[in-house]
Amino acid sequence: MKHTFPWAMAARTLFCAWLAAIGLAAQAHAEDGYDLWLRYRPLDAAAQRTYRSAAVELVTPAQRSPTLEAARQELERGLAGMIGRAPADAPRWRRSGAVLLGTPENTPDIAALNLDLSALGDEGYVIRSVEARGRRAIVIAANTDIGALYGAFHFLRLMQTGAPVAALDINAAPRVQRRLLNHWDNLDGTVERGYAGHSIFDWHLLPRWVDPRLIDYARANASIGINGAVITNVNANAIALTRDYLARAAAVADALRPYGVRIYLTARFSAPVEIGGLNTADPLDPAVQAWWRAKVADIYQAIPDFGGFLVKANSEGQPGPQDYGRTHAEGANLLADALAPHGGIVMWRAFVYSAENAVDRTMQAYDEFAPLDADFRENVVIQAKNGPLDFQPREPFSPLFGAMRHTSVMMELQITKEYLGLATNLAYLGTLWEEVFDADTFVEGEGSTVGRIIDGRVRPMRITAIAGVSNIGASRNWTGSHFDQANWYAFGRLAWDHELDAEAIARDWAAMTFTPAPAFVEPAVAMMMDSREAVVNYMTPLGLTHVMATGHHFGPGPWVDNLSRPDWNPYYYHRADAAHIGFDRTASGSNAIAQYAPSLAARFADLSQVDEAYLLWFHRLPWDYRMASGRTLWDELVARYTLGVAQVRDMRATWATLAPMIDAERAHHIGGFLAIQEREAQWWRDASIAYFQSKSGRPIPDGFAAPEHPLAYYESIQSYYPPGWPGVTAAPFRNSHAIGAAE
Ligand code: BDP
Repeated sequence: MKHTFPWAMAARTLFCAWLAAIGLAAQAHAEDGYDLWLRYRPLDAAAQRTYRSAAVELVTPAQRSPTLEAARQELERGLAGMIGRAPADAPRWRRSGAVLLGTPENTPDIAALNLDLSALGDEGYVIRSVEARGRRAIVIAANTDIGALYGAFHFLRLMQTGAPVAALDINAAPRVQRRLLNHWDNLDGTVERGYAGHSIFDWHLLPRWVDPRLIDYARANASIGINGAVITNVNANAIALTRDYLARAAAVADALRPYGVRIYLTARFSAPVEIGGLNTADPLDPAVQAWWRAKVADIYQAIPDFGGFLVKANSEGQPGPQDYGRTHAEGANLLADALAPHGGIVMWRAFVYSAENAVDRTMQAYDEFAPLDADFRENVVIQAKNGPLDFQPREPFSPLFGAMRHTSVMMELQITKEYLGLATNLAYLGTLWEEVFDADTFVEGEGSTVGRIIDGRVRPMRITAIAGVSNIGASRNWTGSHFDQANWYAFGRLAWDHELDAEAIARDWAAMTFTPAPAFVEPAVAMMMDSREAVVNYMTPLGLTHVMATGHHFGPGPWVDNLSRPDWNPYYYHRADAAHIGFDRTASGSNAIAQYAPSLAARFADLSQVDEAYLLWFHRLPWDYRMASGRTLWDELVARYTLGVAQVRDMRATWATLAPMIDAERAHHIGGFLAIQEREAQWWRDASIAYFQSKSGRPIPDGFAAPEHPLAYYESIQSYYPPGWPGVTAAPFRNSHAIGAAE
């Protein structure tokens, strides 16, 4: 027998202690949120047994594309994490319990199954329990490798959420072709409206150093079906289109490509002047046209699968065709013609409102674009925000959906919570987006929902697309707050299939991100489902809108009425005075309702039919207007603000019971943020009630608390440096204090 020396034993003990320490460190490190919903932690014993026999062998072709290799690696990683071992790799199906992954073309065992994949298109997949020649298997098959990758992620999701895998028969295909993140990321690394730190795109180090984090970013996107990313801000910088920067963008494109994520860039309309040396950017000028053709050819040289341009033109000071007396269509077509030979598209934003202020800002996008319906090239799609104003906690849908018959229209959602309390306020946006997709436009009769318009079922559309303004940054947990990961997740799932249920998505996310234990998932999901309504209640109840503080939009500012443009002022939107509150958008006011289908417009106009959630969006009413609850409008407003705070308090109480069920690190972070949210909700409520009371002159109804401070206190609060908005550094000092400073 071999002798064991005491020093060897000591060394071994030390080694074990070291290993344990690493293990612990890895564990602690691993639960900082970095892994998102792709944690693949060990399942409970029973689930492990079930899945172990279902996945003993992984059948993939020996020659794998980078995409199929990514899918194989993901399955390996997931299975190793969840059931403790990776299945053996086998080029052919030899044993029961095999997982077959690939396409009929590259995997003979899949071809032999003769699956009908005809309805799946380029990105869909099937996941099916099959049996042949006496052997059981699960087949994940698609027409393309990217479809197989999506299928692999779906299969892993089933395991992560504890779904049975005995008799699988899943067919899935996206309803919308292009599912994009829009990064409002600047070349200097800052992120406009970003609350999760710096940009994940390090332009300074690119292309020499490609952060491996971009692979995890791509994995996360692929896991939810996101297939494109606009990696530069809509407030665009022409430098991004220089050869130097195109080489940097190409390195990002190379990293994302295996995961099916194509890149797009924002195009600054004045680029021919700024970086091209021309003295005009007039879209009808042949030299300008030639410049864009050459520029686009350069781009495709560097990035062969480049998706196209996103353009913000003649909006909030950005250059555009109107600078030369040309229309949006002439501007968009200039770029479309340059892109067309390469298969690229132009996403032309409808977020425009002219400096010469019209009656009602919410009408401007429609007024501007509807008359141009026949004028756009086939590879142009108009990108409209979900509501006619600007990513508010609640807006009716934009009347542009359904207004165009010949032009493709896509939807832009905001995942980052610019107007919903930044990253610290928990608001699950799945419910907001579901509300938009399910809204009926009635443009082709009942059932013409916004979702069915966007996916081209109400009227055929050449390009179908959904974009979400990203909430991703370099913070360790990607989104600044753990619960904001749910919004990235829900965006991807809904962009893939807007008919999915926001609650089911929340359930998947919570199970994957924390634990599948129902004792955790059910209350966590209930909390998520109420969370956006809570924000609406404490910020913008009953159809109020755009009442946030100036510039950074952090905190209340309903009193602001001195900004240079009337429609930048919160006052413009509520117009509260001693007698009334609200914006009349009926025929007696701006008549914005006329932009909707007549049957819907009639409903919005009719006080007995309009949903109270939109009441003050469409109507201007006396303070003692009688609400459905029997309360006066004033009393109801106070009640809603108060309810919002109570809802946040409930969320905190729920979280206190859930926190012990998960890791301490994330539990603590979430608890801390909820405490901030409660404080901010109270601030919103008290400031809003104090302000509106100064207009209505009415008493606080019985049973409700008066605001803690007088209005002047709230008006003087100045938040100097909230994230995401460099413009605020120029804000004037107003003899004021930051929130909390005086307490
Ligand atoms: C507004 C944001 C601003 C964006 C703009 C846009 O405050 O930062 O540039 O939207 O979408 O909501 O272009």
